[in-house]
Amino acid sequence: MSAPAVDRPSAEVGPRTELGSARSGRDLAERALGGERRALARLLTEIEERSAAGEAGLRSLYPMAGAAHLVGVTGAPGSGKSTLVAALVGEARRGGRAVAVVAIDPSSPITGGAILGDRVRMQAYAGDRDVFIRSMASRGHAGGLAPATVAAVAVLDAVGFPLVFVETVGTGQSEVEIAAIADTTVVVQAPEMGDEVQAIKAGLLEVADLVVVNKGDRPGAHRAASQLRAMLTVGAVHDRAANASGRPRPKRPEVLLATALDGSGVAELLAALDRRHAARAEDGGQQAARLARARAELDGILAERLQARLHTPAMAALTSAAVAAIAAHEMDPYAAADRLLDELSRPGGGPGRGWP
Ligand SMILES: Nc1nc2c(ncn2[C@@H]2O[C@H](COP(=O)(O)OP(=O)(O)O)[C@@H](O)[C@H]2O)c(=O)[nH]1
Ligand SMILES: [Mg+2]
Repeated sequence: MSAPAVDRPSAEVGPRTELGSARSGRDLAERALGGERRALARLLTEIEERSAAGEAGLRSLYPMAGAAHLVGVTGAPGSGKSTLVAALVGEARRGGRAVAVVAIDPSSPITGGAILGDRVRMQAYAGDRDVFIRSMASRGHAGGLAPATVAAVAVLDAVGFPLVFVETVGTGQSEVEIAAIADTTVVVQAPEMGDEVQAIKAGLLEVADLVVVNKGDRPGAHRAASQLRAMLTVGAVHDRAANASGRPRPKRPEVLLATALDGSGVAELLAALDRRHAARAEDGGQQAARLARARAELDGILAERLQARLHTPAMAALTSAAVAAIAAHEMDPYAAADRLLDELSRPGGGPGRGWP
């Protein structure tokens, strides 16, 4: 009763609730590890919502993750990413491998009926315990999309999916972020989408490890693949020049042709992914990807924690006063940010004086 408030900072929220969520998060993690699909789905929702249960579940699973090959699949809408991922899932299953998919959907909230077409395509795996398909909204992640994705993949990794595909629509900054955290990034290109290579327009070639010209059954597919290869060879000349000057060599993507609809080229693509993954384990590229993932997770969590601390009742008034002072140009935003950080780092983490 007489415990000082500072010892129980979240007493108002209710320690029972916090503890209960942590317990339920660990319980979900345990059940997910035991192969319970509904528990896995529920845990991923908690993680996506960055709830206390999600945090507890992720923390208990984290030591078991770290082995999966995270493959980012991006490219213009309609290029055939979902069809190709479905074909890759089929190929992986034929080889007896467990595989998971996270489809990042720009439009819908978590529970919305997104990617209907994809769901239908994936229906074939409804009873298969070694396939797990999940859609995730691309907006509304407090710490950012990349950290939310890393967290979801860590859970899938821990519960036994050594191969995880993350499909993103290749149109925005978030896709480049996902590419940065993936072990391997596949950029999908379709031949009929005009002469210019869409991947170049979107700046996606820079993030590609593999470029797949999909819809190989359509006219122009072979030509598109040759054009891409020629272009990337020209790039290679620049690479050598860059290398001579001591700058790090930009990576040059391999170009493959596939027809996701009938599966041609898909086995070759999966083999190329495996080869690339093995090679990167040796050349240090894998460690670079892991560090990028760890950084994204840490940055996201730090941003979330900082925001949470700025919104405690004690700090919220000060934060609002800072916003008002900035808007009135009585204080510049840098000074205000520094001042808020000073307040947070005071012993007890609360404001001492009034504003400013
Ligand atoms: N002809 C042909 N059509 C394809 C192929 N792959 C996908 N498609 C079609 O292209 C359309 C878009 O495919 P989808 O996988 O949803 O593309 P996404 O938006 O990139 O995920 C669908 O109508 C697919 O059936 C292919 O290899 N050949
Ligand atoms: Mg799709």
